[in-house]
Amino acid sequence: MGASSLVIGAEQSDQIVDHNMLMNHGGGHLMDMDGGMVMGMNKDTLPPGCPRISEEASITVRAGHKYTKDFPGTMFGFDQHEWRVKPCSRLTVTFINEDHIRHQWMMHGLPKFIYDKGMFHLEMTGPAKITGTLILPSEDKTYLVHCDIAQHMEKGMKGQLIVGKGSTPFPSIPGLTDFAIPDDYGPKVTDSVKVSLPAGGSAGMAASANSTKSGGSNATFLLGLILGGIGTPFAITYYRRRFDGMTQEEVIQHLLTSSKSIFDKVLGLLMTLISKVTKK
Ligand SMILES: [Cu+2]
Repeated sequence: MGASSLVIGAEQSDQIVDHNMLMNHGGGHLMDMDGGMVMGMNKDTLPPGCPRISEEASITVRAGHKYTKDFPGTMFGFDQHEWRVKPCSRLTVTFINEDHIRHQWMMHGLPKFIYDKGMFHLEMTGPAKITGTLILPSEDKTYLVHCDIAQHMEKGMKGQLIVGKGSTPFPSIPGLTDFAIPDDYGPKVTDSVKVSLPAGGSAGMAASANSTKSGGSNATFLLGLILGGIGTPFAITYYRRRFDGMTQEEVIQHLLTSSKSIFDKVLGLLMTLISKVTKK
């Protein structure tokens, strides 16, 4: 009995509340007492270059954590990330927030003399639904759409609305475009050298390694010298044993496939050596 009423309660709490009784505060800004908000509502004002409405368009956008499952590393999501409309079209956006937190569908880059701050914006705390309308300008342009609540865009709540042929696409839109700055977790040779050094190291090695900040080429040259000096006798012995009995072709094939891992091993050896020398 108690359990079943809990389940019913949970179902009710996920029901979408329609925010359709908004107060008009003027200038296309509508709000209700529950935090539902539309900014930039415009059903009538034609942007310059639009003699008439070219098309009545409507889209429904859903927002929720569940829409992130196809995009590793994201936390907040829209169910679609790109929308296409004609220039001068009148677009009605129905935004359904399925999470129990606040979300937005916010467009930027509209002409500021029609849209305050160049924005069209739908917002509410979910689960909830809200609808707004705007008329798009006559230019081919791609507009950023996002949720501006802290970290929601960075964690996946990002899309683009393409008017006509569009313009430059935006980076890091889930499933559509690459990151502007790709993640890089690769090893940094200069960093590991710096970390292993004592503060203000007086050894010649330390001084040279420290110089990677200002003169990277000096340190690289030094590394090359050490690598050559230490590595060559070892390498000669190693390969003499290793290639004993192999044909010339087999040797070349082997070198091509294993050169990368050998380079990594030698570099690792060198790093260990440097840290031992400078730790005294
Ligand atoms: Cu959000």
